[in-house]
Amino acid sequence: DPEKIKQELLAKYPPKVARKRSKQILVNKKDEDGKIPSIGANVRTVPGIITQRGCSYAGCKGVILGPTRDIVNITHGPIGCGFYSWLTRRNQTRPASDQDDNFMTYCFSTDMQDEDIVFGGEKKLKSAIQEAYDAFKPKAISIFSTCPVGLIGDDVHAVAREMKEKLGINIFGFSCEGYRGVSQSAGHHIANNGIFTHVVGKDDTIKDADYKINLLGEYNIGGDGFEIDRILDACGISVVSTFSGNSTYDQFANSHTADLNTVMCHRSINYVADMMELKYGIPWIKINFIGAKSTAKSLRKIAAYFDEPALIKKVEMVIEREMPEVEAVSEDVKKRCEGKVAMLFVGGSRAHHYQELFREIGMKTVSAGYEFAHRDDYEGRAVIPDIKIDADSRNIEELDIEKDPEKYRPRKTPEEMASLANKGVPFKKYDGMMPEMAEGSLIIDDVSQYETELLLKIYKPDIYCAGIKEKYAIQKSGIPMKQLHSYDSGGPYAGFKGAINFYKEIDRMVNSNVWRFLEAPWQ
Ligand code: ICS
Repeated sequence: DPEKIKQELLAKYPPKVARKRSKQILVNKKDEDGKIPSIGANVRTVPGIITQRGCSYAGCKGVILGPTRDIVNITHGPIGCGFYSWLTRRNQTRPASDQDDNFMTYCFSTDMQDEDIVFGGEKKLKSAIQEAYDAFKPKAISIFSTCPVGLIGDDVHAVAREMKEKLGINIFGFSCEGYRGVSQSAGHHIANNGIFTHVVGKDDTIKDADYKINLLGEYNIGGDGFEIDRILDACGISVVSTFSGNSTYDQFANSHTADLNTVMCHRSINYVADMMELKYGIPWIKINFIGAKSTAKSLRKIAAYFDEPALIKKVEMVIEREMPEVEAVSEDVKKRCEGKVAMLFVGGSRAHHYQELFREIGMKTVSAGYEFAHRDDYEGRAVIPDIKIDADSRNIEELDIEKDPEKYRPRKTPEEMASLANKGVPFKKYDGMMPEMAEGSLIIDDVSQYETELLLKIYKPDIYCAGIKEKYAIQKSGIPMKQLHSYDSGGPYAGFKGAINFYKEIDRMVNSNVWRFLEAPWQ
């Protein structure tokens, strides 16, 4: 009984903590009117609880700007912040040639010391920018603030302006101190606002290509973006920019020339899609390239939007060519995986998207949750107007966006948009995790280490998906653990080839004999 399990999870907490956690732990059950319950999300973690979450700096520097190869990203702070956010996410990139800039293999930091904390770090930052410029002559430099920078009051924006003036390249700073928000989600917002303000719309070159889209919220972890690019390319769809997997500065600057925005991870970027629609007239749809069926469905949505028989035909051809191999592997793997049980506690979108891949090999997700998602990622976009703005979310700047007087260009007439919507092109819409999960499954926001251990004991899942902080504790209890952030050393898992990789990996993990030889703490 999932209600009883919930009570068990709460039993040892002090009453105040239990009350708070009880809003973030829900049994997925529609009420009589068919409405799903509302969940507590995007709120502070109780101090002392071991959370899976990261910080705002991680979300800004690591997640959003980390995958961009030709901006010099300088971490202004102690060396640990820069080091820990350096490629640990396995975001990949592929420069067009050896001559192209690729700074991702470097870790840039001002390496603040005690005396910088006492006397201020602006001088050191200026000289770091100068040094990076002299060594690399990049198109752009960005600066990321860590906690101590905010505490001592270094003005990274003033430094950026001064050095931009002096060096004549684009330089901008982010006030993404770790404590800026309740999780990395705040850092996504700070990063995206900065890119939107300082880079998007700066290059008006119109590319001579058909079916131009942006891919928003795809970060090329384990090469996912390469597989998606392969598929889109085969369909004749051209990607102007990806935010931000395998991306470059110029792609961002030119992204306002695309004719459709497709949103993969809505948690990290949905507001950019909205801002681009308001300012430049680019409509957006939600797509998902995790899962073979979702991939096919997403391609069809894109084709339906452009509404041209040649494209629709080509997309069908690609799906027909790719699916037989996917189906052969999933049928085979299903024989060994059907009925097995998965649990997913990951980030702000993968705990949802990856359920699809498990479904394709007959596995059930009994419990899942995000680390830092907001209510719309759980309940669907329609709840956004009902989300209470608290002091922490008010802290994150909302940009005031207007139509660009020169660059605004509606891609479709209102009539065309209405007719497309009628034909099932779902503009500005996503459903979230809960409507797609089975009744009675347990949804947990910001799960704690303590709760994780109890969940393992109670459900004994066949596989548990989370991150590196949880990995070894889970494996010690005799349960296979798959990292869905970095993919351990695997991937890609997106698209058709990625689905095949994932089926095989899960088959290997859940059917491995090694776990039988481990004694779990409760045995
Ligand atoms: Fe989006 Mo880890 Fe993405 Fe998601 Fe986001 Fe992070 Fe990663 Fe995870 C992410 S942007 S880094 S899909 S690529 S911050 S795996 S919400 S937590 S589920």
